[in-house]
Amino acid sequence: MSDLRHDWSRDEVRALFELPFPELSRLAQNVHAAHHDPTKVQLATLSNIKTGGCPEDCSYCPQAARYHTGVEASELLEVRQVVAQAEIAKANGASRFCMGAAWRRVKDGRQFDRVVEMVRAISDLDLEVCVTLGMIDEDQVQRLADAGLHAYNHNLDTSPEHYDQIISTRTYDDRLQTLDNVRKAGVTVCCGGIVGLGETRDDRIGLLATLACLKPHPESVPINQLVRAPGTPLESGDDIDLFEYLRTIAVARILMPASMVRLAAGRTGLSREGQALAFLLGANSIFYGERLLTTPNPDADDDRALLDDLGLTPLEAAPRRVPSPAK
Ligand code: SAM
Ligand code: DTB
Ligand code: SF4
Repeated sequence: MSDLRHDWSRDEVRALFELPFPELSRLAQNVHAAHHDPTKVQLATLSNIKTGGCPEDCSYCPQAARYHTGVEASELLEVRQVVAQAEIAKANGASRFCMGAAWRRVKDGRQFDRVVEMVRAISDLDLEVCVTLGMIDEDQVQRLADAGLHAYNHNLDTSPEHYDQIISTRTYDDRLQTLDNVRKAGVTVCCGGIVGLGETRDDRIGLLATLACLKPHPESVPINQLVRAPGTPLESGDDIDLFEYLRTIAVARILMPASMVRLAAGRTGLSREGQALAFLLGANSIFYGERLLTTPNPDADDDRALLDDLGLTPLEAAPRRVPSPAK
């Protein structure tokens, strides 16, 4: 649509953050209603297909091997185990199934072959399949695409300036290169960040401006609130103020009108009222199911009750991207 822009300056984004709340919320609601049915919320269920033991040093992450977080490293799950989880997620009303692996990058071989088979099997259930496997090259994404992959999640996490204070084992440019590889293979992009890392508002502006200058915009933008994990460098610190979090959601909605904006990690710390406000301001997707990757998420029953109370209903899965020929 014509109001999609990819040339947002930081000053413009800052001006949105500084709007009086009623003005910001009016803009966000107008944009939301012009591009989406505001009564629909996407339900995405997460599965941790390979837990822990990760060589990266992301200072927020309970799965980084170098921190003593109590998360045990496990082997890659079997295809049948993950398919069973996906069937349950579908029966519970999820339309999207996201599989995460605590890898730095994808390596060709039997483990990756197994992930390709997971994607094929879950796409056959008519769920939107998303994976997040770390850095990946174009040929590898193409294999996943041929198996029916709908989206690849790869977050920028924070502003380019703040990045090296959070992660030292890879660069922002590494992240952007993977996003480019995903695009070239024709897979949709799920890319967002984390708030509550000790970043400034300027960092949140820098993150959102970077996302909004990607062309095309990421189809899906997860806004995670840091889930503080004992043993990580970020285990203690000040949480972000609710209104600043809501402003971040509203600005993301305005900058990327056609994208799905997801209330991702951190919903257990949000009240029902806080979540209702986020939906009013343009959030239209949640992680649904009792667990994120290693940490808790709200009970599915509570989420269904919240949606019911607000008159919101689950969004259906997008039609399958590519046929999934039997092998
Ligand atoms: N290892 C892959 C990678 O980093 O791209 C995929 C899995 S990683 C766990 C996926 C994303 O989860 C990270 O990019 C980060 O944005 C988010 N994440 C990890 N730990 C988190 C935490 N404690 N709180 C909020 N978000 C977190
Ligand atoms: C995303 O943006 N958030 C999800 C998903 N993509 C893979 C992960 C959240 C992880 C929260 C911490 C945990 O449970 O380990
Ligand atoms: Fe590894 Fe991903 Fe966690 Fe970073 S966020 S430590 S890359 S699992």
